[in-house]
Amino acid sequence: MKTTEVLADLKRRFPNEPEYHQAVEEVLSSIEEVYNEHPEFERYNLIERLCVPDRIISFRVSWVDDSGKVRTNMGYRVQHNNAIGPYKGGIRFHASVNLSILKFLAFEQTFKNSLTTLAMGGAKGGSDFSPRGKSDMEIMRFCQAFIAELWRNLGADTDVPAGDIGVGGREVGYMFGYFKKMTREFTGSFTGKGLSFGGSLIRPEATGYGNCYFLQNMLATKGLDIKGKRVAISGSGNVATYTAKKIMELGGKVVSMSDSGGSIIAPDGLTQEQFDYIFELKTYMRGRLYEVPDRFPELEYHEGERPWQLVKCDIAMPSATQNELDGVDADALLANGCFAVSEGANMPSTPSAVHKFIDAKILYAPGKAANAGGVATSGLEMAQNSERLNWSAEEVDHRLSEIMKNIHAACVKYGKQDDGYVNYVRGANIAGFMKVAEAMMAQGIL
Ligand code: NDP
Ligand code: 2IT
Repeated sequence: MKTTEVLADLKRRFPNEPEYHQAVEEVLSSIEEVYNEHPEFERYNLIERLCVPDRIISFRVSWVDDSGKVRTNMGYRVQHNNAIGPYKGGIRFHASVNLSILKFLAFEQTFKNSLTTLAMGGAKGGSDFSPRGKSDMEIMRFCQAFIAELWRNLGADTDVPAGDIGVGGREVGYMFGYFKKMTREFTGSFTGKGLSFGGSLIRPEATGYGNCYFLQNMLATKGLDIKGKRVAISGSGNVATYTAKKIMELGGKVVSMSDSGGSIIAPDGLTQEQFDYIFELKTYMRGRLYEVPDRFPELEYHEGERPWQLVKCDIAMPSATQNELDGVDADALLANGCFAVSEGANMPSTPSAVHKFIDAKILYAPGKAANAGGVATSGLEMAQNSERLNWSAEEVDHRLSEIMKNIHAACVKYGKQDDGYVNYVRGANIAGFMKVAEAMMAQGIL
């Protein structure tokens, strides 16, 4: 297998899908050497079967807005690979959603889920519907119309969706409700559900907390910890807010947060009062960060800017979206002394930024390792649903931190270089790939 040849072929067959090509290139260039040590992989053409999704379901979603106007959006589910467990992965509602983005996310999810050590295959779905500014009833009608099309392809042992950008507890509740109505069965068919109907404690917190646990493991390899460190975070959604909460609990200083409108900068770290307000504003009031200085004039708001070049930090935790940290941002971070990057979002750093981090030999954890705590806790929610029991917050949190420790250890095992530097990208990709590859080999040509 030659990465350049496989990639050229994928680009020819699936043009205009840059995010998908980007994600595939990153994984293939990491695994090429190991793959080529196994001639049986090539005989089974594992590589093409791993890069091209098992199936893609796409459909039109029609719904009626509050003014009575009939609206249409596109809906998709990319079922990438179910070699090691039922298809599993989030649903994204955002105006930018297209097949390239969902194919990259489903591809990444396959290796991420493998890393969790739990039995979950990889999938992703979503719509170009934007929940921003929509009423609760509009969101509900949209979710119902979306599931009216998709429900036949889902199920607790078939394909289990969850949240992602624009999809949180409210949307999962509406989708699960409609799925239950169509199937007339109450099963663990979605994760991220409300606590009163089968949701798991700590699932909302899990991605952000898990990223902090992964970071703790990385820092420990250098004899460091989070206490007193200046941490730049992007985003202010589910992942970013719980990352900030845990960083502050662990004694770190959160020096930035952002949304798609701009960044809030706190050079000395957010106070608890400031963070609590931002959490309320973004989580419950569905507000915008530009409103923050009205309440706290001492906080700077930078319209239209990302945090990376605005503030000095020791650690960066990009937690908004893909390709939100580019080579110029990476240069600024490195020049300012940043020595660790742990990704909450999926593929937030561009290839140029990733190369700069690795060339500088700083601690750099790719999303598929660092943010795997979210889907891992979804796996724990599925386990609880299957045994019809609810575990305590302490138990789930403990299992989450153990899983993150194990993912870190797997990255070190496969990613440690002769000079002692741990290339977490290589480690995560090889560890994630090997398990899926073995399962695919054992199951024949499918
Ligand atoms: P949310 O919708 O809760 O929050 C997304 C945040 O990112 C918001 O602050 C949003 O700003 C910002 N954002 C979204 N799109 C853009 C954009 N194009 N440019 C700039 N900012 C943007 O989503 P999550 O927190 O759940 O997801 C964040 C990231 O983490 C995604 O990459 C997701 O795939 C990943 N992830 C999520 C997991 C989960 O369990 N939820 C698990 C693992 C990874 P605004 O409010 O202005 O839209
Ligand atoms: O990107 C991700 O891992 C998620 N959005 C969470 C998926 C899940 O099934 O919990």
